[in-house]
Formats: sequence, structure tokens, C-alpha cells
Amino acid sequence: MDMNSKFIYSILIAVVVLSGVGIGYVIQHPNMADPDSTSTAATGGVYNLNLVITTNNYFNSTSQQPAYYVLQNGTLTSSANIALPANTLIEVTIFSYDDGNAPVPASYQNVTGTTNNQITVFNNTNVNSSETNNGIQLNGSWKTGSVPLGDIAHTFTVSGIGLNVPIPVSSIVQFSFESGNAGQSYTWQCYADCGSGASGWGQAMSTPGWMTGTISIQ
Ligand SMILES: [Cu+2]
Repeated sequence: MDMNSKFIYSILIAVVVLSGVGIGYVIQHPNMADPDSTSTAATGGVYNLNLVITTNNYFNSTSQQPAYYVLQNGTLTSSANIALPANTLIEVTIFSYDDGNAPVPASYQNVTGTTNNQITVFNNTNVNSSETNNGIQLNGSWKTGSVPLGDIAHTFTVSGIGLNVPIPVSSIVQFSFESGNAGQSYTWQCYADCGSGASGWGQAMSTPGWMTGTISIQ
């Protein structure tokens, strides 16, 4: 066998071995085959919901407001109507780029309705910002059942199922909750006054797809 043939055989063997490993991985992890499916999630399954909060979105030509987006298939899509599979553990990750806090009623500083009534917080999303030390302060992660009022930028609250998650400034927050039965529809709302006007409840706070919207269980 000359060197060229050896080389080609080596590549062929590598391809066959790696394909086998890949197929094995998909069989071991069936969710890999269809990560974005909502309709096929079985009872007791897990579904990932990724949300991104960005600031300075143009509400109109004169006003910029913060907004929640759903990160799906590599793009940011509207959070006005979020569909979730029924009777499924929903694993939520919220990436918040907002580095400013907003006033929030004291009762919303506590985490409720999540697994163990806890969230896991990671700092700091603003790694490229102009904050202290260029913002590069990765403080690891920690679990908590409440966030100090002065540190809250937004909340992700679904009163209909008793879910309340305070979102600290410049952070990534993870938690999970059970979605319950199909056919239910709930309102999600941020309760930190991050909108416009004297009350802070104008524009973003009262407009679906910004700081409020619907969750439908299917
Ligand atoms: Cu908000």
C-alpha cells in the first residue's frame, strides 16, 4: 500500500468511527435529533426556553425601550406569544444585557414557582462593556431564592401559575418549572417599572412582545 492509499484508508476509517460515535450520541440523547420540537415533547420531558433581554430597542422614532425576545433557531423572535409543551419541565435561560435597575414592589424580589423556589444566577453578561475592569468580572454562579431590590432590572412573572423570577442587572438566570396541562393560557409580565412615563408602565411594560405577553400551553 502506497502512502496515498494509506492516507485515504485512514480518513475512511476515521469517518466511519466518528459517524458511529455521532449516531450513538443521538441515540443516547434523543432530544439532540429534534431540539426545537414542541409538539413531540412527551409527558415528563424537558423543553428549553431561551429568552434575551436587550435594551435600546426603538419603540418608535423617539423612544427606546427594553424588551424580551425568544432565542429560537439562532434568531431573536417576538416574545408576544410563547408556546410551551404541556406537562413538561421547562428549563428557562434568560440572558439580560440590561445593566440598570428599575423600581419593583418588594414582593417581587422573591423567587416563587420554580424548582426548589430557586434560580441560578451567572454574572456578568456585559463582558465587553465599559464597566469596572472593562466589565470582565465573571463571578461564577450561585443559587438564590431572592434578589436585593436595588439589583433587579426586570422580572419574569407568570401570576397564573405563581411564577416570579427577579432578574439582576447584567446577568444570566436559569430556572425550571412544570408547564401543566394543555389548553391553558397565561399572561407573563415584567413587574419592574422599566417602561416610559411617570409610572414607568407606559410603552414596553404594557405592550405584548416587550415586557408582557402570553404563554400558551399546548
Ligand atoms: Cu422590565
